[in-house]
Amino acid sequence: MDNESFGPKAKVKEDSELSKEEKLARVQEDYEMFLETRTFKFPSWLYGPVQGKLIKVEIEDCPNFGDKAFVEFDSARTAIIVVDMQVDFCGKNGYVDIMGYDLSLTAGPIKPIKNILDAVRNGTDIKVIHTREGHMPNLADLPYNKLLRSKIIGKGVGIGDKPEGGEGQLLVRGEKNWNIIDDLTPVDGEYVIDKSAKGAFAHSDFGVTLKKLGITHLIMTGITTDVCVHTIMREANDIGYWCILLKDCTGATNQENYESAIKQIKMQGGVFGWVTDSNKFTNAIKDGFGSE
Ligand code: C5J
Repeated sequence: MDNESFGPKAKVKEDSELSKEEKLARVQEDYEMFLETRTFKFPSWLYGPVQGKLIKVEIEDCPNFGDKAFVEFDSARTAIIVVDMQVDFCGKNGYVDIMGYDLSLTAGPIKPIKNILDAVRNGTDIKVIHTREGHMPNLADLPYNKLLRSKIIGKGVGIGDKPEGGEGQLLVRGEKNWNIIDDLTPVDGEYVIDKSAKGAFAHSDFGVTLKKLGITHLIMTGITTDVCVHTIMREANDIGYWCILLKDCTGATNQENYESAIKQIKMQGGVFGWVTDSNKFTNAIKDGFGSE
């Protein structure tokens, strides 16, 4: 992994650089450590020494429902991912509103996300990466299947159309409704990634940004839980990132889908990562950085 430019300087090994014998020996050690401590220790043997603060957060229902465990991460190698907190997904006359869904579900996570951003912006070295879903004004990057379905569910008002009373064309880059909502506007030093898909690794700078920053752990927030948040988390997990979802910092267009999306993550001992909440996360940050 090339992290010379602006990430931590220690060498990060790729999984493919490890021999089978080394992997199996390391996993035996980390397994025994987990049994003793219920903690997924930060693997310094893999990523190099901790560069920021070592933070330890409690996670829920791991490895089985009803169990409690902990995850350690290096603040300098961790990014909060704020997925698609745009007017189009949680504001009046945006894409989700026009489809007829209950906006209180997708707007619900705004306050908890604001709280965790306040906590990390207050003197930590945790990175913040916002994503925005949207299409080029000429719709060249809009797959026709997505366009047609949006037209049907929006009863004639789909992606690229301006709804009555709306601020601009739905899900089109540069339109007011495509902007991140005012409460969560990115601040200097944060990253904003534009993506045309539900996932973030294809057709965007997301993957290269994580690599350049030397990120190993992702704190997942944003909307919607069952679509873009899940897709990005699944993609990231497959590549080897350790993902932790803050369950009150996310919402879906339907409550059952939200609950099911959370449960799906917890299956198989954490099939795409882990789940915790904003309080546990901010307390962990305060403990790690020793603030008031
Ligand atoms: C959707 C998203 N739901 N950000 N996008 O279409 O989850």
